[in-house]
Amino acid sequence: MIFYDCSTAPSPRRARIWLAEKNVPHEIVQIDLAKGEQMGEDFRAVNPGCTVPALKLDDGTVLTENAGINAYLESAFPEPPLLGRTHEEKGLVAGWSSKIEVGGLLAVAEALRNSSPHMKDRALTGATNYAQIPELAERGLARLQSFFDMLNNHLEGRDYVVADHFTNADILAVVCVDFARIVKVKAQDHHENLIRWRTQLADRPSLSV
Ligand SMILES: N[C@@H](CCC(=O)N[C@@H](CS)C(=O)NCC(=O)O)C(=O)O
Repeated sequence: MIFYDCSTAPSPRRARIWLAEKNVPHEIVQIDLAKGEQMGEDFRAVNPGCTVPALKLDDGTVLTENAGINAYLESAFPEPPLLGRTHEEKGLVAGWSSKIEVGGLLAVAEALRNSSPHMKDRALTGATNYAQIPELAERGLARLQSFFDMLNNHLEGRDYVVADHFTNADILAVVCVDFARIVKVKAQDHHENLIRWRTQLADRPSLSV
């Protein structure tokens, strides 16, 4: 299969971690978002939505969203399970993944895409241009602070976001916390649980790919 990646962007990092966790062989094609390669004809032929990640399967099927890539990989390569082992875990992982995506990752995107001069008129991803709204950048930063506080409270007494093993909820939270540095948001000294959880995960090989 062919993985369309961008080594500096957070969304493809999610899929990259999944491929590493499940040890799935694949070719990599880098799409340089800084140069606008996602908008070019070649990549539009792969994903008309102009976003990475995209995963082209051996039968030609193209998966263009992390949610779809995750569902496919969990079904085709069940070990290790990343979407939960039991019925209850599956419900919790889905809920926490959604909460982290909306409350954390989208808050970083809101803050970055509505303020960076490099993203003028690119406030949202995709084929259509949208103007920046500076108030949304401020709101994104405020939402991100609340998200860090919420995650820190949740991680009290826990080694993982859900259950006693690494899941997609940890992947999303790691990608969010690491990428938040781009808008100068970092864990503060009082985020002890968050710092402990991230430190414990530091040696996990999939988080370095
Ligand atoms: N829903 C997609 C979102 C993917 C996404 O937003 N990717 C960003 C990189 S983090 C992108 O392709 N940006 C292209 C652009 O900025 O034009 C997913 O999670 O798979």
